[in-house]
Amino acid sequence: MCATCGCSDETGVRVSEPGHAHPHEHEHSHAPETRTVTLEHDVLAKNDRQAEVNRKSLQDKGILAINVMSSPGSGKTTLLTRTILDLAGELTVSVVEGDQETLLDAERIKATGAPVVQINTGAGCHLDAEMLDRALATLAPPRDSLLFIENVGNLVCPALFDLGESHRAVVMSVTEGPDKPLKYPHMFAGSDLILLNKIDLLPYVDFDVDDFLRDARKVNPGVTVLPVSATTGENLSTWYTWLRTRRVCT
Ligand SMILES: Nc1nc2c(ncn2[C@@H]2O[C@H](COP(=O)(O)OP(=O)(O)OP(=O)(O)O)[C@@H](O)[C@H]2O)c(=O)[nH]1
Ligand SMILES: [Mg+2]
Repeated sequence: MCATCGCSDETGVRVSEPGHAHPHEHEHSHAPETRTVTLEHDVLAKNDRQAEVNRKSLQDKGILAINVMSSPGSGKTTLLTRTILDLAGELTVSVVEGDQETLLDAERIKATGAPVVQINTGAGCHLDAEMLDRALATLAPPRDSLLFIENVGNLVCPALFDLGESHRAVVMSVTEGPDKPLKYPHMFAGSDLILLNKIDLLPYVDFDVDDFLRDARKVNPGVTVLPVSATTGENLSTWYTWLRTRRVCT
């Protein structure tokens, strides 16, 4: 049992590229749960140290790294594949994919032509800085490029773990209901950007955008919110402008 977020990572973590036949196994050892508080501190402190190493390494190479987080199915991979295709020829993009199992999302990214590494966390519910470090050793994103890190679909655990990213973006779809910022405040408070996805479905769901904006700004007053549709492309130009601006400022 992971002392920090309660996930069970006993099955280990595998880092693999699509078509790579031999995933690398890594086993964790676990201390008794009676030491939960101390362990939580230790786990996060160790993660934060590795995150700082990752951050410095990425910054030294001029790589803009975006940690993309959301509930399962909010549209992270759809958004990333569309972004890669729309910005082809303008930005060099690499992707780290995080899922408990399968290479499915990595295959979708690979189909765009972008380099990708899939991390399978087993029973773990989030990526951590050490996993990213190992993925980057395989992926080796080029200097002055854009790196997307698609975290495991989960609105809770990924918020706790700094990966060394430049920015955090949370994708939230209108089918999830407008109350999510208040119910999952750590995720929304810690993000620089909220992409409100699937706005093409607004006519069919009970989702008040104004309520959502009000509650999002209650937990994160300065947050940027961009309503988009990753499938129709509506308003995606605002997301691309956001990326271009961040890249210039790296
Ligand atoms: N209508 C609509 N459907 C969307 C949109 N974006 C994604 N979807 C659909 O939502 C479903 C899930 O999309 P994914 O991109 O796989 O979501 P994800 O966040 O990557 O999912 P996990 O990796 O499993 O957490 C798919 O059926 C997509 O086609 C959108 O803007 N509008
Ligand atoms: Mg996905």
